[in-house]
Amino acid sequence: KAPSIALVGATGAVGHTLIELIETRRLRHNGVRLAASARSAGRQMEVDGRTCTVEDLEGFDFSDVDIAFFSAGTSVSEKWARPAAAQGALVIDNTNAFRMDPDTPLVVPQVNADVLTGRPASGIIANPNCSTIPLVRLLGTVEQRWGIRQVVVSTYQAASGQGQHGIEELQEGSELALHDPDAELPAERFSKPLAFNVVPFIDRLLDSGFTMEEQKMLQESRKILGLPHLDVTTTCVRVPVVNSHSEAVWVEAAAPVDRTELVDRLAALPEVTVHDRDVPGRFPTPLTAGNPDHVHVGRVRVAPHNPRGFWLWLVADNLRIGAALNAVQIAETVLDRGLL
Ligand code: A2P
Ligand code: 11C
Repeated sequence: KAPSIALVGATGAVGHTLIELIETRRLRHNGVRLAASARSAGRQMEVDGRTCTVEDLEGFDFSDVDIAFFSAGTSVSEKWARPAAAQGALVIDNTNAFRMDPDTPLVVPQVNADVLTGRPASGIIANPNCSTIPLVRLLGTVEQRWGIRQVVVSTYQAASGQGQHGIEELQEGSELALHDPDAELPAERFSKPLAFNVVPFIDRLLDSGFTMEEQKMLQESRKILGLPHLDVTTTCVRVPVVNSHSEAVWVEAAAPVDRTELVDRLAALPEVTVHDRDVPGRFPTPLTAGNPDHVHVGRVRVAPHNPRGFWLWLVADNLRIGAALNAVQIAETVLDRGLL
């Protein structure tokens, strides 16, 4: 039977992307209900050609919901995801609230769909962070063929990682700065002004000196790849890009890597496009990558002085690959396998 669906955070950037993907991927469903804060209750939105009224999450009844997508932030999930699961919904959670919970699988379907064998003990399936997903989509094949000693990543993360308000803050700051180079720019979402700037700080600071975003990339990669000792170290940086995260990735493998074989292996992965497979030096950028449902790779280069090490550049749409598309692909996997 087709599931009834609820979208919590329907009015946000990920919520809008979920609606678009439910429509274009023709996700089987028996109705979609929308929830957000009291601010949006009563607002009307189109889903699959039908007008839906946004409901206040406070008091929302999940007992008739089969799948509930949560993308309203960690604190909202912490408060409402377990009650929704207790009412019977399978929660697909887009936040950091349950990713490291042992009773909650953390799933990138192209990598570890096999951990989905039934309803999880928590009733929740966690969607990883938007910078982790494209990275682990590439690392599995490297580990299988050569073994991984260390991964060093610098991210270049877009404003949309902070939702619709993040996009608006970048746009407003850019306009202000263009009109008046001395203007005081907004700095609410990114801790510093983002327009015409780069900010090496995402999420909060931990005692280790790393940020939470950097810790997420380590812990989530280990859990998804099933490699509890994987050595991943990152610097996460916000850049004045509206949408799509990029990453410069250095991998030190356990054995020498042949570039042609590496490129062939990456290009053979599902929904991955390698831009410099045949024409060396080609690379994707957030504005020019192409298919937003692919992980885009370029500048693949083995270090001449250390043939066990290679760099690559990746670009992935953080609202789709890094959030809504991964969540919908989790739902598709659950439905295909009859796991509801
Ligand atoms: P609302 O539009 O009513 O504020 P974004 O990531 O683009 O900022 O979107 C955040 C989403 O999470 C929006 O849909 C927002 O709804 C929703 N949201 C934020 N806080 C709450 C809350 N306390 N309860 C329910 N939904 C919330
Ligand atoms: C960003 N990665 O780019 C964050 C957004 O843990 O799901 C997603 C936060 C998360 O700001």
